[in-house]
Amino acid sequence: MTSVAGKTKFQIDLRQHLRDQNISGNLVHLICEIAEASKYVINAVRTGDLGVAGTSNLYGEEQLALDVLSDRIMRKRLQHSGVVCNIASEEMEQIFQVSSSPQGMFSVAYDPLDGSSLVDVNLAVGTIVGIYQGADLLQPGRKMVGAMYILYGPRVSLVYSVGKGVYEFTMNQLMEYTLTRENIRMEPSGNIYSPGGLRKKYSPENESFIKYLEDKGSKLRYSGGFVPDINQILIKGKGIFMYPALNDSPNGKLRLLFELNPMAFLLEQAGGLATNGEIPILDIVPEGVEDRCPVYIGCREDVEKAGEFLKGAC
Ligand code: AFP
Repeated sequence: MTSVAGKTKFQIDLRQHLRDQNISGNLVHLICEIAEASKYVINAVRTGDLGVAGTSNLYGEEQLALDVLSDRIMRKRLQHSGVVCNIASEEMEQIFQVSSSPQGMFSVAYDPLDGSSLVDVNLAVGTIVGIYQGADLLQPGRKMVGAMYILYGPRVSLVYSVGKGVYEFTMNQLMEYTLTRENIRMEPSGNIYSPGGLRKKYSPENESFIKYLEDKGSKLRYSGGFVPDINQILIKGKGIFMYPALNDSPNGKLRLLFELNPMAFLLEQAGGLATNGEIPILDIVPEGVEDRCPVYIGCREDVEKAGEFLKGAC
């Protein structure tokens, strides 16, 4: 167990850890503000209204009251942080400009409550965040300066990276985030697979890849929540999540800015890989905030193998 100034790693809180990472004070402040916002989001998840809001989001999907509330919690916190210029959210129709002077500021793309349709059956959900330097949100994900997610499960955990490895913090009884895992690393190949979408809409190549995974002994683990499904693969260090192109949706379902880029950043930092079947997710140049794309994300060799199946090389 590591020790910093006489404290075990289990007592190191998020702010103290971030200050030790040699990153800008503004970035420390921003990550801590998002962590603070998550405490209100988990309260909303635990006690809030489970009904619909009567509105729709950027994608024309019906919003739940919890989606709208979580979005307001996140937006307010970011808006008043003093270090954010632009905000894009899965729940907002347009980019929200907080400040027109990007000097020393950040732009943030987030999904405030991913998997919100699972709250009524009491499954885990999460918040996903990507952080960019300056005002431009339509940059390849590789330009992000930080990414994080907060998982609202039986415990609340926060996983982040600023390009210096991946760290997990867990909320304690005082609602503080304390360090629980450092420098999380993924195995080259794994034995868990999480396949999203309807299998009858998969291409023959994707079906063959699933058969390959099953033949090599991979177990199905799919909750329908992107954050818990990715968290399982990342923390166990083994496995692959895929949401491929479907017959009737060539770009799959998941959103590049709000879901895929932050997770791709985190898994690459842990030694894993994320592609759309051809190129790394982080190299895709977004055309609009609403972009979606197919994804294969997890252990490096498994993701590369998916690419080979899609090319017809297997
Ligand atoms: P909801 O927010 O509508 O519940 O969607 C969740 C999600 O975007 C992501 O969290 C899951 O991985 C994915 O959709 C599940 O989609 P399928 O039900 O089509 O597999």
